[in-house]
Amino acid sequence: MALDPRWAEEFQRRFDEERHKIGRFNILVCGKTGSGKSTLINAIFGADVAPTGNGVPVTLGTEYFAHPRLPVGVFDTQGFETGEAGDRILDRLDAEITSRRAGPVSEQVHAVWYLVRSGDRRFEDSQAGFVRRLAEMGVPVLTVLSQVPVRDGHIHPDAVELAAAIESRGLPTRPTPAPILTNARVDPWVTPELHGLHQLLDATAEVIPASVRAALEAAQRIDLQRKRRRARLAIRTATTAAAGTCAVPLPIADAAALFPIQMGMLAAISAAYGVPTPSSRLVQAFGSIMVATGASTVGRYLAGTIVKFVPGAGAVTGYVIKASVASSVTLAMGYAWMAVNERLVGMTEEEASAFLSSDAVKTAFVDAFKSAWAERKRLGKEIEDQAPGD
Ligand SMILES: Nc1nc2c(ncn2[C@@H]2O[C@H](COP(=O)(O)OP(=O)(O)OP(=O)(O)O)[C@@H](O)[C@H]2O)c(=O)[nH]1
Ligand SMILES: [Mg+2]
Repeated sequence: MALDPRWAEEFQRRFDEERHKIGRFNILVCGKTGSGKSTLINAIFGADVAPTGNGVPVTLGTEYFAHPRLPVGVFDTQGFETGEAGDRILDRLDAEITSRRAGPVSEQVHAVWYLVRSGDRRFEDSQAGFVRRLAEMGVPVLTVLSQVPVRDGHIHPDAVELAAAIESRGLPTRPTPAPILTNARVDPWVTPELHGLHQLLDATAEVIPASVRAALEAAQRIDLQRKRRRARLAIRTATTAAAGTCAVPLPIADAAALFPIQMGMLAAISAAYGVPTPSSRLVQAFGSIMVATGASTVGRYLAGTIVKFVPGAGAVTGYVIKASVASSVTLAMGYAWMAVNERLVGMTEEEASAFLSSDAVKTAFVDAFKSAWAERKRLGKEIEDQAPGD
């Protein structure tokens, strides 16, 4: 049994719409060869964001990778050195940034990460000059000290010294002249702990335009809280709309009025999580969940909103849906879909594919629906208290 194709189309349409609203966050990464640009990008956005050798050449030594399903684009410069060649690269980058500024926000360059490898132990005048010129281009520049060894909470003294040397130059970097110390790859001998990635994400979110913050939050893979916050906003909007629709108790037969609201919410949640799964697979999984849960498992609460649209699942008559029930069902659906999306975010493409085509996705949804339903009072308060933000 499949979901009514009208609803599949509606989900697809709403998902595309939500992704369009989120737009795209574009980051330019600069630094010497081997400073760790590609490694850092992949640590924050996921393993396949900066693959080698299949980007679109932008300028000599710079490639643009626009992820096909995540709202992120990376200008990955291939380890240029500063100096003579650096000047020419800067001229080209300047031209690129300037011409993009005339276009849509989702194609502009929103921030620069300038990497200095901590093992290099020095920061040259030419590097400082490079950073200054980048900053003059009107894009926020963040300096990153990469591959910083930290053991038992202690930063390697050489890295501390280098960070202080960079800070003392008083460069126009954001949010402060001090570099952000990171390690993006676990190496048991040199850099046994990942660190600084959240700090870099927070600093970046702080300095970029508010209009691309949702894209950064959806695209990054390291901070689920940011995704949850956006998802809860979508749930709040939908529960309010659902309650409004049932302000006068709605006959079950008219429950169709609720479904588009819930559908839009689910699409917004998937967009906020930045689920890298092809949307056709999501629609499919959603369909099978609706069919399964509408029929029996979650029972009447969900059936009230869904059963009507699932061919062959039977009819529920003689009930009305009150505002409180409509908003609670919507709330529980939202949290259940969050649980599914949260699983997907951490999966490889193969894992996601197996998960979505098995009963595991239904089980994940139904279990989360049941616990959300049981906790609807607390969760209702949680979304009420959710600050709207940007
Ligand atoms: N331990 C550790 N190794 C790192 C880190 N970042 C990069 N590396 C290693 O350093 C080497 C270079 O990293 P890349 O990410 O390819 O550096 P890049 O700046 O992209 O280099 P180019 O593309 O040549 O300009 C690789 O062997 C990485 O595994 C880090 O944070 N910690
Ligand atoms: Mg690279």
